[in-house]
Amino acid sequence: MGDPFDEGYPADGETPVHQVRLSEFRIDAAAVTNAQFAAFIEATGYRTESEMYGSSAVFHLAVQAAPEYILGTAAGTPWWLNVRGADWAHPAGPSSDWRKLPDHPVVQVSHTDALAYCGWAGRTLPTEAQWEYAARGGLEQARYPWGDDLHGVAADGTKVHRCNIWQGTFPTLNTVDDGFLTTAPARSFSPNGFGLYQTSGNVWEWCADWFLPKYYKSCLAHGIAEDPAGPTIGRGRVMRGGSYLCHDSYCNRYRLAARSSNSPESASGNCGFRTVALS
Ligand SMILES: [Ca+2]
Ligand SMILES: [Ca+2]
Repeated sequence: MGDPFDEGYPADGETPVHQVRLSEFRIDAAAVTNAQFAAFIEATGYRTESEMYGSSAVFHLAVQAAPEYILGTAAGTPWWLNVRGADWAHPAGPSSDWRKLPDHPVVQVSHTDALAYCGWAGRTLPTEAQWEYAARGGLEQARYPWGDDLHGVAADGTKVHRCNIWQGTFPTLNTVDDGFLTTAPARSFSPNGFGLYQTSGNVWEWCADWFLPKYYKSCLAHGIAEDPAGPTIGRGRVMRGGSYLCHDSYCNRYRLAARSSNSPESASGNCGFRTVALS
């Protein structure tokens, strides 16, 4: 576990590389889809945090809302607009509709919302260690779920995209070479060696753990970590895998070892989750 290339952002704490031993577990092949999340809402009447706040974060080029629904931008990240009426069912704003994207990953869900879904489905979120093990698909110390090179090469010499990230100049020009400006269906692009789709790119995925950059150091200090479940405190919950907004120039966190976090009540148009069985 961890980054053997030492090419992450130092503050993310992707090193040191360390050994982890995990008990057997079963994890979803793909992120939870809009159709799956809709079944949960239908069965329970659950209201997500974005619905209670009345707004959520949408990438500026993706917004589907009249101008009066745009409440403002996020400080330091002006490409995120706070859009009134954006929620899981209207992931790009009130003029968008999940029914047009039933097989896409659900987004605009907080960590709290993800846990609520898990409780209903009789499942839970993966630990960060489970997520990374599963995402690696059996390749040891690779950069990506398919190997070390970002792109493949087709027989005719053209570039083959392996995941849904950003091409062009972030955040203003996306050439959409990989076919998707925002989310792609949860089961698109080739799965990894364990059959998992889109661990790199598409949407960030919530994990169970609190995020603490120095956690790997403490794991290493205790020898082989057995089923590590993260620190007991942290500033946010772990997110892994990067999203359709990642680009080498701005956020190279579509690498397997990359780590990030967000506060548990936060939701955005580029973060979803997959689940693991309880035992
Ligand atoms: Ca893309
Ligand atoms: Ca992903």
